[in-house]
Amino acid sequence: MIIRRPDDIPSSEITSEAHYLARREFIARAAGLGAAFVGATLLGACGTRDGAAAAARGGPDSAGATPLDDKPNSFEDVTSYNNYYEFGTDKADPKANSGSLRTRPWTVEVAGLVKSPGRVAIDDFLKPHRLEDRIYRHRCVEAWSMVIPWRGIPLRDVITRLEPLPSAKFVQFTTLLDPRQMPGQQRNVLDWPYTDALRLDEAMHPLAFLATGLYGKSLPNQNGAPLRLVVPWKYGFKGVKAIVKIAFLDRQPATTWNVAAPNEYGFYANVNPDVDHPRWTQSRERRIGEFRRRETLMFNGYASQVASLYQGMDLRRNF
Ligand SMILES: Nc1nc2c(c(=O)[nH]1)N[C@H]1C(S)=C(S)[C@@H](COP(=O)(O)O)O[C@H]1N2
Ligand SMILES: [Mo]
Repeated sequence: MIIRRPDDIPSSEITSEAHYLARREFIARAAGLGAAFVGATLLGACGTRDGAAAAARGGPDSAGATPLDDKPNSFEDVTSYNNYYEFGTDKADPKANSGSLRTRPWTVEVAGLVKSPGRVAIDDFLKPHRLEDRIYRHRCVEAWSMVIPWRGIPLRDVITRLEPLPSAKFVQFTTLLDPRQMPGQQRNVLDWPYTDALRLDEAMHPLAFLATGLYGKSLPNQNGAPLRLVVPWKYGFKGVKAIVKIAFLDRQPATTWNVAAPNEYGFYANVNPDVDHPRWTQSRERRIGEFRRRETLMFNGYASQVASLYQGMDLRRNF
């Protein structure tokens, strides 16, 4: 086995999900991805707002872990460099292809071990809640990161209102299945619809969030409108976009990326610099808009707040 320094890894190889695809579909696409990656990192100066940076330090993610220079990425960065395979596998595809997704009317199904299962219009689903702004670090398993100012509702407030039964131990989120609106679903690149899940106690953590907007505006389609999950201490693939179903379960469900490549994407998906991806190190990351690499922080810098959820667990086995 050849051990390489992170700087030696070509950007095409950092695009993990794309490599998985390349293996499965036998298409050579590394050149294009490399170009997209370099292009995005060259976007340059971030749209720093002093107020936003201060909010980041004083906000719920402020337990000493936020470096002082952790400022939000620009709106342009956040909305033009995306992973959303329903609209294509290149970082620019979601912005280019998601414009025609209809996000109203939109129905959210609440299912499983919960007091009142049923289907509800999204605006009624959101109505009981006041929107909050949260600035969170985002760490993709592909070893890039951003800082994103979200708007939305704490997931635990939603769960508390829905009243899961005592037997509920997991919460599963499912993306819309509609190959006509989501052309990426016409290809077998993943088992559609996209799903992921959390243990109920993870979902009840105050940092877990359901986003309906970013930068104070409603969520752009490429970022997961009208409703998407945000779990800042986990790799980005946990952040299910365009949610149509929230199900409460008594057993751990299968999750899309774990099914696709179980040795690469675990159920827990906790950011852990000590557990390498089989094909590259996870110890460092490139913040979009920067050239130098940063050290990746345990639980993406939220360890002081979330580590207790995993006490006594072997974090190498449960990766
Ligand atoms: N439905 C769906 N949700 C998804 C994905 C996807 O392909 N489909 N990609 C995930 C991955 S790998 C990441 S890193 C984040 C990216 O979110 P962003 O584009 O808003 O930064 O979305 C996650 N949610
Ligand atoms: Mo990701």
